[in-house]
Amino acid sequence: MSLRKDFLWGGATAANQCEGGYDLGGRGLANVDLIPSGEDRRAVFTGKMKMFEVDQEHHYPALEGIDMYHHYLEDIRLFAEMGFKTYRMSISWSRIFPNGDEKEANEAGLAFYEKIFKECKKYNIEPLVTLSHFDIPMGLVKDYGSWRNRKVIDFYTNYCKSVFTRYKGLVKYWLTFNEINMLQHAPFLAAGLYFETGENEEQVKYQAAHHQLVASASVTKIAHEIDPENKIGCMLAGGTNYPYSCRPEDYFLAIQKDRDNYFFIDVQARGVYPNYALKKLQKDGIKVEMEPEDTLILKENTCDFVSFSYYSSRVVSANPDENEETAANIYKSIKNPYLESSDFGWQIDPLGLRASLNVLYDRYQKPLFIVENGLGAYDTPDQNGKINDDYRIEYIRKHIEAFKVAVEEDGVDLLGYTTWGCIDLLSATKGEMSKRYGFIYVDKDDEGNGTLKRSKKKSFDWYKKVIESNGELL
Ligand code: BGP
Repeated sequence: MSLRKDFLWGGATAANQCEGGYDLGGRGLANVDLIPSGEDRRAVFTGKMKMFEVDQEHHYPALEGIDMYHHYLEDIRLFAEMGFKTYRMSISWSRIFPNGDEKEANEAGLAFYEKIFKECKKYNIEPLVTLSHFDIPMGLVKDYGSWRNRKVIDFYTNYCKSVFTRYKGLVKYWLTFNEINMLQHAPFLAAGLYFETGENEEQVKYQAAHHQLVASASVTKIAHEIDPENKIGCMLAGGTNYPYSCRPEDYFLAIQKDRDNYFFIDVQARGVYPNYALKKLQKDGIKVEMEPEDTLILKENTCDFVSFSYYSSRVVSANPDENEETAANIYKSIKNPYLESSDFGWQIDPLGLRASLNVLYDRYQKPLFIVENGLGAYDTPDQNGKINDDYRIEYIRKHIEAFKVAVEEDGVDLLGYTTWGCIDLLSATKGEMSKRYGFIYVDKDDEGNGTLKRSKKKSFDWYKKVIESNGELL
C-alpha cells in the first residue's frame, strides 16, 4: 500500500494567527484578539487574567496578523504554485456573528470567505476548514461566560449552519474544534474560559468540554443533512506520552496522561463517555450537567475522520526528581535524553509520529489526517535575502518518511498532510513572528514592523517537488 493517489498535501493556518482586519467588514472582537504578546500572555490564555477590551498598555499581535485579510489572493496563488491539493484555514466566528448571539449572519463576513473558497477552487485546492480555531466571539464570553453556558451550543450551531449552507459545494472537509483537548491546558485561548478566584476550575472545564462535545456532534448531524458530501473531523493536539523509565508507575502514568487527551476524541469518535472518564469525574467530585438527549446526539453523530497536530512526543515520570522540563507546545514535557530539540526546545521525534498514527488508528479505526506538523525556527536571510531553511526541510522530510512507513508498512489509513504555518504567521504560544514555520517568508518582526512582503524560502521549491511526486522525491 502506498499513499493514496488523491492524498491531500497542503499547509495549514488559522484566522487568529494570520488574518488581521480585526475590525473590518463588521467583524466583532474575539477572545484571541485580546491575548497580548509578552509577559501577560500565559496568564491570559490560561484564564487567570481577565482581559475584555483592547488597551494601550499591551501589544495584541492578532489584530493585524500577517494581514492575510488583504493578501489572500497573493497567498493562495503561492500555495497553488507549490501544488497544494488542500489548504487548511479557519473561519473567524466573530466575522460571521460579530457578537455571537445575533439571529442573522453578517453578510460581509460570509462574502469574504466565499471569495477565499472560490479562489481555492480556481486552483483545485480543497479547503479544509476549522470552524473554531481557538476562537469565540467576545460577546459570548462577556454576556454568557463562554462554553460554560449551554446556550453557546445553540449559537455555535447557528453559526455552523450558516456557513455549511452558504459554502455548500465549495467546502466539504470541516473540523469542529482545533485541538479540542487544549481546553484543559489553555482554557481562555481554546474555549474563552476565565476563572473567578476560588472557582472549581476542573468543574468549569469539564462542563464546557461537554458543551463542546455536544455542539460538535450536533453540527456533524447538520453538516450531513445539508450536504451528504460533507466530512467532519475531530482534532486532537497529538503526541503520545512516553514513560520516563520502564518502572510500572511511569508506564501507568503515561496511560493516564494519554487518556486526559484522548477523552475528547474517545467521545467524538466512539460516541460515548469512556468508563475511565466517568469514574474520574465521580472520584474528583465533578458533576457534569447533561440533558437527556445528549447521549443519543453523541452516539449517533460521531466524526468521519480523526485529525491531529503532531510536533513532538512527550515524557512523563512518576518520580518527582525526574523533572527536567522542556517546552512542548502549550504545556510542558519532561526532557527526553534521546531526542534533539528545536530552537524553541520542542523535541524532534519523527518515529513518534509513526507511533501516534498507529495508536490512533488502532484506537478509532477511522481515517486519519495530520493537519499540523512543522518546525518553528529562527530564520535568518543570507546576503541575497534568501532563507536557506535546510533544517526545516530535514524536519519535514523525516516526518513524511515516518508517516509513509505508517501507511505502507502498518496499514494506517491517512487522508492527507498539512504542514503548520505554510506561510509565516504568529506563534500561538508566544504571539510573536520570529518563531517561523513557513515555506513563505513574511517580512514582519515581533514588534509589528515590516513591509509584509512575501518571499519564497528554499523549502518552497522542495515541498513543491514532494507534492508533485506524491511524496516519492524527498
Ligand atoms: C498548535 C496550534 C496552532 C499553532 C501550533 C504551533 O497548538 O493549533 O495554532 O500555533 O500549535 O504552536 P506555536 O505557534 O506556538 O509554535
